[in-house]
Amino acid sequence: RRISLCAIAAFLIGTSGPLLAAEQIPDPAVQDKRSSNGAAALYLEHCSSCHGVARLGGQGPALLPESLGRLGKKVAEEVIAHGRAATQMPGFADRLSTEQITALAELVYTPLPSTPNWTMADIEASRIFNEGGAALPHKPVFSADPLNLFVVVESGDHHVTILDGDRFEPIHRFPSRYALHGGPKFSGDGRYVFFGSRDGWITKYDLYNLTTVAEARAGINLRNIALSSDGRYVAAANYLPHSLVILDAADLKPLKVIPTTDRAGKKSSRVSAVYDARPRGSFIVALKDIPELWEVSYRDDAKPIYRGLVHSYETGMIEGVAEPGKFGARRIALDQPLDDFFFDPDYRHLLGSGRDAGKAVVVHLDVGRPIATIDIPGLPHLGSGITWTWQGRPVMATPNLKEGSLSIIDMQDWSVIKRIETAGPGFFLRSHENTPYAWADVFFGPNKDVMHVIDKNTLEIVATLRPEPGKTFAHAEFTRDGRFVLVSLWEQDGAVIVYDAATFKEVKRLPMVKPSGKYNVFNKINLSDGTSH
Ligand code: DHE
Repeated sequence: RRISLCAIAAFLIGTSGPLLAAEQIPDPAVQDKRSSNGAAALYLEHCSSCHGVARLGGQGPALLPESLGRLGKKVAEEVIAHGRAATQMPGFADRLSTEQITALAELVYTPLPSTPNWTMADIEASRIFNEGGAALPHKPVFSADPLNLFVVVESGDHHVTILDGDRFEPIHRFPSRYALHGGPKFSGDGRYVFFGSRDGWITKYDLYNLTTVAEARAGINLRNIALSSDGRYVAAANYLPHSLVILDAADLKPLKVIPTTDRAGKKSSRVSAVYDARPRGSFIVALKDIPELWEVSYRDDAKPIYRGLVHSYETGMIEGVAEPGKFGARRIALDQPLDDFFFDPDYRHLLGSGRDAGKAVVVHLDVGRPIATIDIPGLPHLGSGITWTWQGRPVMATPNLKEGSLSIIDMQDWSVIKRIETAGPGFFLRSHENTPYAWADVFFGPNKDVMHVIDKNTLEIVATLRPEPGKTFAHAEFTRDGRFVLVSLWEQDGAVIVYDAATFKEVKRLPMVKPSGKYNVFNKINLSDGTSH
């Protein structure tokens, strides 16, 4: 009997949905002549029916290095041998030899020989839309405050929990797509939340009615999504293929696929991330492989405007300088690619850091060029930056992915006010308008089990919490009133721990499966200074 390496299907919403158009793509990997150890044939026999002939995913997730990167080959071998709990992925140890399992793990970590394509037609073919969704009542089916809900991503078994932020009780738990990443994005009224998965799926979920209303696969490997502040468009940032995709936020119909190539059209780039710039009516796009950042307007009145002819150094040609119009890319030239961003509150300035970092670059978005650099050793994680007012001045704070420090930066003259030493490199940082404290995790190294509490006035660490020695403790988020903080015990048998934000005492512990991010509806839709958006 032929048994397939069946998909991780527990994450699927309802049924498996239509067969992906990826299946029509001639398979480069499986035909790969480098696979002389029989892995290609094994893959075809055991894996392809769920993970796609071309490894681009189907009922199960894509099996590409870009999708599996952080899993690691050893764990991949474990999963192939013994399956994955709480999913439909069975173990194969009883029918494949250790060598065959190793060969399969090698194969799924082999890059495809060429970048796969994913067209408007593919996106449209993947789309699942609940026609009845529009008729659902504009009223929550639960009694909890809809603006004080938390959306908690449980990455351990690919689920999402909707949590009542007053009683700290789960209202609903449902399977998500495989490996959600980046912050979910909320509609202005807090009714809908949009998720992006590393496998390219976008899910639109109705929080009032606790149901999925639309899904579409915008790419093969996706980084994050942004929702336009007018609520009309979703933008998806793809690593595979190299594209930015614009979709209709109502039903996730694809509107435009924008290939991300440089001005000369010669080199293409992965998209690191896309962000909504509310006051500008545009998406800001970070490109990983070319020294440009893009601004893509979604305003209806954005018309192409030619400002005369200038010489283009890239192409050597004379060309018009254009305001590119709606969904066109305004290119800002940089010295090096920047892939991690932070914006000041009016979205006039952007702070960006690149791979080699050691510094952050300040880009003036109106002028369209870098205007300053800030020396920050290590690798500042600007995406987790937060702001507050310190001694009458607006400041931002950023954790550092490579060293145990937080940098506090004056946003008027871009000087570094203070470097706060921490117990190790951190990932996330959170605060709230109603608290004098910021909560900064240590994510890497021997002290990954601690969370520092920092006084936003004295810029000193005032408490260090370590609830479970040895267990990763990270990612804080406040309730809408700022009185309580929820933090992840980031383990398979983990929990969300609720703290009193003033006394730092544990109030409640909710068991969860490797909870990663948690997002408060009110703080998100009001663009709280203390959280990411
Ligand atoms: Fe993330 C947000 C990039 C690895 C968990 N991460 C983001 C965002 C970016 C980003 C650009 C902001 C998107 C947004 O909110 O719309 N992340 C990267 C990387 O480049 C990096 C270092 C490498 C990679 O593999 O992509 C990376 N990220 C991770 C992880 O390993 C984490 C810890 C576990 C995971 O789930 O993959 C992780 N990233 C998160 C989370 C957020 C996030 C939970 C949302 C933070 C928030 O509170 O808004």
